[in-house]
Amino acid sequence: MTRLIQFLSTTIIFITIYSCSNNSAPLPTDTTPLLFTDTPPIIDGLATDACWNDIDWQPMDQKWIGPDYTPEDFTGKFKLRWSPDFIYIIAEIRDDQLIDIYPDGLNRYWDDDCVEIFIDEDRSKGNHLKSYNAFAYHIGLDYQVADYGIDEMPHYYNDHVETVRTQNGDIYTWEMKMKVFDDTFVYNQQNTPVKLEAGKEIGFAIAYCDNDTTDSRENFIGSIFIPGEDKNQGYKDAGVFGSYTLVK
Ligand SMILES: [Ca+2]
Ligand SMILES: [Ca+2]
Ligand SMILES: [Ca+2]
Ligand SMILES: [Ca+2]
Repeated sequence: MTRLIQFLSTTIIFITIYSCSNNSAPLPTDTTPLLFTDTPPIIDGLATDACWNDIDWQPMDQKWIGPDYTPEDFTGKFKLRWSPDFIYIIAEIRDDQLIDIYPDGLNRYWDDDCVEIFIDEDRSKGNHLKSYNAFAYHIGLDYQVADYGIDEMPHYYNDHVETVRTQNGDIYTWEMKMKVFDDTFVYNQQNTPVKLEAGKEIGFAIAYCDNDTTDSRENFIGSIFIPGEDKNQGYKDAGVFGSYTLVK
């Protein structure tokens, strides 16, 4: 009897401690936790910040366009953190040849080497080609940020994403901080970014347009598996983005 009472009291204490330390419900398995930081990184293209050192890399290994490629041609991985004002992104890209053949940053910018960031502020999914339901920011080698607007014309959104890239041989580290705008965004007007909070679900994906020697993109490699034959869907369909939930 004494043993039974001891067992029951130990169990009750364990359950009490466990439930106190897990006061937020576990995340569903179909969303990826995106961790808060109260020590935001310095955007200098160096992954030396504390907030980058205690989380794991996520792969950019899903071929969306082009033939098979070698690790020397392209290898990519990334990390994410958030604060109330920004999502921070660091991407490590191995690329054998950087190319910028279209000097006009609004002309065929996807055929120059660029990082592409997809963000759907409220994870509403759906078409975003002619709306600001979501954004597909193309960040060029010159750090200009381009995407189509509701007028179906390319525009710059340079104040949405700040980028610094460093080079170590054929490894390029792109460090970025991104403001997050919702679907009330109006081009060429004053817009207020969304204040980010724990528990918020966003749609997010990251990709790299790799061109080396031709006049059009040779590969397009992203972070998300996209089903079907035509995997070039992210520029128009926010439904293919990954689900991330902001956690503290
Ligand atoms: Ca840094
Ligand atoms: Ca390459
Ligand atoms: Ca949306
Ligand atoms: Ca390249």
